[in-house]
Amino acid sequence: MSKDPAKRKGSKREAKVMEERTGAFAEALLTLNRLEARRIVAGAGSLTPLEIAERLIVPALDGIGAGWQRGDIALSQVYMSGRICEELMDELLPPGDVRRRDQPVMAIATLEDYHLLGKRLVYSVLRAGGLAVKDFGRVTVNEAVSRVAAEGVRLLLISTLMLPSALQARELVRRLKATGLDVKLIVGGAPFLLDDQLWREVGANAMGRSASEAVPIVEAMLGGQG
Ligand code: B12
Repeated sequence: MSKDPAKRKGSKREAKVMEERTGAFAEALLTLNRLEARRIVAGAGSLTPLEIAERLIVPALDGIGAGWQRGDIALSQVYMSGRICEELMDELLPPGDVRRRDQPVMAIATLEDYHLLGKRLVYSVLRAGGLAVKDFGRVTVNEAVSRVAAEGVRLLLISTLMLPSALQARELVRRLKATGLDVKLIVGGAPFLLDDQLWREVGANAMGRSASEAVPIVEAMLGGQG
């Protein structure tokens, strides 16, 4: 925290504005008010698109998920909130130009999980960072192993939001090793945030806490490889 009282006051004010904005955004999602949701995103123009995704959209969806768990919010509202956020992310984060072409083959997927927004965000950030990434969409362990083998993937990013899906990563690692494929695995998503040792337990090579961490982790892993 800053020692300068003026700066401290400024960042407190900024945090309060962000909190109010997130509350209003969540309300717009829950009432299916697309126009209002879009207006709030447009009003956050001083933030970068990635900051809007991570500081507005992700916390609003987190709050909605907690509300659903308490029984205050219907699953249909969670579903529609996810759909609206998907549309907004498509507008905010277009795929971007791939500049780096000499890298090992890289792919991203959600594993046995229908929560696709985290993958969408990480995919856009990697592409915006100039990295070519194949989007495998939603895969089972079998599909992941076949596609990794068939397409020569050397670095696989996996996103899961459900604990049972996260645990499937262990089976994925076992199967990849058994087939002798030389592929590194980076995992991310809520279960790995809740238990910061889980990525090691499932045998992944690294874990990312947010989409913004994806590029540095990948760059470090690619280091010298291509
Ligand atoms: C939206 C949502 C849905 C939508 C998904 C829509 C879609 N197209 O994605 C729908 C309605 C379909 C849905 C369904 C269900 N959901 Co739901 N859902 C959510 C909610 C509210 C938000 C998730 C989200 O999109 N967040 C925004 C994204 C951008 O955040 P994120 O994925 O976490 O990604 C960030 C980081 O984790 C990181 N990251 C993620 N992946 C990766 C990967 C890498 C490599 C890296 C580096 C980083 C990274 O980067 C992102 C930020 O920059 C969460 C609540 C929550 N707290 O997460 C519940 C939640 C995930 N759902 C839950 C449940 C239980 C379900 C259902 C089983 C409900 C039901 N009874 O049917 C189904 C199951 C679907 C299935 N079989 O997979 C639980 C999971 C509990 C658990 N841990 O096991 C949660 C946590 C709600 C809760 N509090 O109980 N859900």
